[in-house]
Amino acid sequence: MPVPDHARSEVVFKIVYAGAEGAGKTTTLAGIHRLLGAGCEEAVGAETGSDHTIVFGYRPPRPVTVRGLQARFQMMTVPGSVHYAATWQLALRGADGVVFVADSDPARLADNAAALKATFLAMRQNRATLDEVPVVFQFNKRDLPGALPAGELDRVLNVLQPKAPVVETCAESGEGLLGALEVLSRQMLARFGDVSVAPAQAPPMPAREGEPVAPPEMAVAS
Ligand SMILES: Nc1nc2c(ncn2[C@@H]2O[C@H](COP(=O)(O)OP(=O)(O)OP(=O)(O)O)[C@@H](O)[C@H]2O)c(=O)[nH]1
Ligand SMILES: [Mg+2]
Repeated sequence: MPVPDHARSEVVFKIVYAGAEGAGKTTTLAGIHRLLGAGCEEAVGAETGSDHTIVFGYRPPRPVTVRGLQARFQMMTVPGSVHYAATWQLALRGADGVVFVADSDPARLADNAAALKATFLAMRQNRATLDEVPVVFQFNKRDLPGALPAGELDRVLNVLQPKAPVVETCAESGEGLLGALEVLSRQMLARFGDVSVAPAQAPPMPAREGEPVAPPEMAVAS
């Protein structure tokens, strides 16, 4: 369950990016941080050695109110190496949503499957059920020339009933990253009856024809 912080009038949703070593979790969070820009708090991370954990919070540009409290999202990832299994369990504790980042490299299929199994095990150990914690798959590295067909990744990894949503991404370019986050956010928020989103503000008129207007906003839900 998201944690209400009545002193700050906010409710914090925790989103964990899981997946095999090198699947693109850190690149994904760094990309989201870059794409969301000003809405993000400063990213805190350890970028040295094999420890590439990143954590940051953000409030959507169009404020989302849940049961009278403003939603804030806490994003984190952990290193995918099996040596960090205990860290995974800790990170997944209290998660309100999980994005599973899969590597589209055919040579990594078994590693993806093992990481998925480890993710579900850690969730079970935390007594989190898949009914309570939505999962979205990010099929990453779609730009690889020999990328596995998405259908094959789906067949092997998306064993959930009903199937979890899938978004194809290229974390390097940023493609699909906000889409995956939005799908997950909608699923998390759908569990609360009393959610409202501030109306979008009209973008400023371009000074001259053809000039760009404001950058696209991320609408978490509408
Ligand atoms: N071609 C391609 N490479 C990617 C993509 N996303 C990430 N990479 C590369 O894959 C490598 C691993 O990316 P990371 O983001 O560090 O992967 P990770 O899942 O955080 O890895 P661990 O923290 O070690 O588990 C890096 O060299 C990235 O540049 C992508 O979409 N396409
Ligand atoms: Mg990483």
